[in-house]
Amino acid sequence: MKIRPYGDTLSDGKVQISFTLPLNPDARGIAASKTIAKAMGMVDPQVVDSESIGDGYSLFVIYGTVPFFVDLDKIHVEEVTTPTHSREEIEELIEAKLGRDIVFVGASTGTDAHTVGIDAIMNMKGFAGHYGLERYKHISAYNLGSQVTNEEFVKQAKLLKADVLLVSQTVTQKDIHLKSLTELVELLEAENMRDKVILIAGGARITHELAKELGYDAGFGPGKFAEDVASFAILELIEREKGV
Ligand code: B12
Repeated sequence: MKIRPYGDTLSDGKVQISFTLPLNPDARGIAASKTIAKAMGMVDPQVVDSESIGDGYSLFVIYGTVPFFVDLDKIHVEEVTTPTHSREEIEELIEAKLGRDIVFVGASTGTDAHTVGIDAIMNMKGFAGHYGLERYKHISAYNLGSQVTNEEFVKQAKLLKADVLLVSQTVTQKDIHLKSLTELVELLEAENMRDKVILIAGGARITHELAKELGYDAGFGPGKFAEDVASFAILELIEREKGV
């Protein structure tokens, strides 16, 4: 099946984009923004708004048409395929199959100061009606907070004897998340810990596909909650311990 964006009528190809330029919103600025939109492949771009955001800087909003369709049959997405169990089911699985408390250690690492995502997964009260890991029987959840260096994170993981590591990355400017996430994998490998833990990344721009590429076991983005993460981690632990 082939699709493309629409605005007025289905499949008309209409899109709206916005960007800022170091120009005033005058005739030259408008012409420059149209040229950029055309170079991006937009057909018949119209500048529908241009606003000054400071002396010599403007925001341009452009409405136009994209001339191509996307073939959905050619799009393949790697997703976490383990089922999501309820908190009670996860607690029973731990009791029946693992027979010990499982330690989750989480943090927002590197320079990242965003805590709401990792708190949503770990804190007792949870997020959007989904309790966090601190609420789960047989899970010891340690949330180390934000701006935790990778070195400190690994040190604490070792001290707390972590089974599962949860890493949150929100800021992706200049690919800083890639650097931080990769550095953590390298540190864990250097400490001989990588294959002894389940390593999970999360954040608004994190996909399972990206996490796997970077050497993580799984990645979770928006719309995912503690039970998704706990289900993946506990089922993976059960699988690994079977093979021991
Ligand atoms: C609140 C906020 C802040 C607060 C953070 C306070 C705090 N204690 O967390 C403050 C003011 C500190 C802040 C600062 C900055 N911010 Co800010 N911030 C936001 C904001 C408004 C909301 C983020 C949020 O809380 N979302 C809610 C949570 C629940 O969603 P979530 O993180 O996606 O989490 C879910 C999933 O992703 C997943 N998840 C998340 N982490 C993990 C981890 C694991 C292991 C798992 C399994 C799942 C998981 O589960 C959660 C629940 O479903 C967003 C804009 C927006 N509306 O999203 C910008 C935003 C994230 N910030 C942004 C920026 C640029 C910054 C600054 C760099 C701004 C600046 N120039 O100073 C600084 C960075 C500071 C730093 N060193 O990190 C950009 C990031 C752009 C990018 N992709 O790089 C955004 C998108 C705003 C924007 N549109 O530009 N910010």
